[in-house]
Amino acid sequence: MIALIFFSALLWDKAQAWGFKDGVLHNSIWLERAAGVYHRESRSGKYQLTYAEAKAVCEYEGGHLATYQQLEAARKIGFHVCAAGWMAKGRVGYPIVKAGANCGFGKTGIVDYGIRLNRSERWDAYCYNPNGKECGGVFTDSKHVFKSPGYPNEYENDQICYWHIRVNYGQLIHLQFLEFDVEDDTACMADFLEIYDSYDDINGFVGRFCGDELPDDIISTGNVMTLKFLTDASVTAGGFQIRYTTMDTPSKSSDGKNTTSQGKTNFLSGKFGIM
Ligand SMILES: [Ca+2]
Repeated sequence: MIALIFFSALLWDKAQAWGFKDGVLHNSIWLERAAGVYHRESRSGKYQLTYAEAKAVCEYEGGHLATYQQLEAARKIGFHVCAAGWMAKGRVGYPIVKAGANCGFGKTGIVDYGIRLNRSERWDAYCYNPNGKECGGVFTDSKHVFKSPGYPNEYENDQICYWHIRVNYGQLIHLQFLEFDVEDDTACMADFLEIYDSYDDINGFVGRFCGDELPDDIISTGNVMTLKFLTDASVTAGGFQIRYTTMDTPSKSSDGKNTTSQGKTNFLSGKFGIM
């Protein structure tokens, strides 16, 4: 019976791994990592990249535009994005795993727009980078201190880290920033740390942080949280140390200012708002 409940919980998690973010349907981050293929859009939003720009975006991050075959291989293990992007050789398309009325014409597979004669058309990009340096992990301890890779040395370029925290059901996660120094950028697009009040990087976006200002404490609304740290191809900084501790769910009568959902204070102090 217990095993059954546990299994159901796993399935539920799997279902939760799908969701909309910035108007784009994303799949689980785990699958996205496994494939080495990822979706990129312009800093100014969806469908803004010419072929040359899309190529440059991937190369800037140490990869290259994904081939049709690479995108299809990623799709086969669950990579699903509802946004057309440039692939190698000027091809445009997007990977659909789950058929839906709103995306992919109700079919699964690569929705293929073919090789575009006009390379000035603007789409997103699908990059392939099997050498992206991965880091992070899953933590279930009652407390832990996360450090950016290499800390106390500076972190490296091209880093993609996911830390997932899962504590006992009924407990909350209290994040405290001990040190914080991440390449500063007006919209935190170069290097950034994102915090999610959920077990993926889709739901419960709390904030995106960069610079050297110490963010305020954040308290989760449930027993799971995700931290995502991305760095681009140039300029590094000191990095960070973040401690989490667990706390019991406060009783309804105690309405602590800092214990409300989404950590409002922190959201406001984040340099990058929800789009
Ligand atoms: Ca950087």
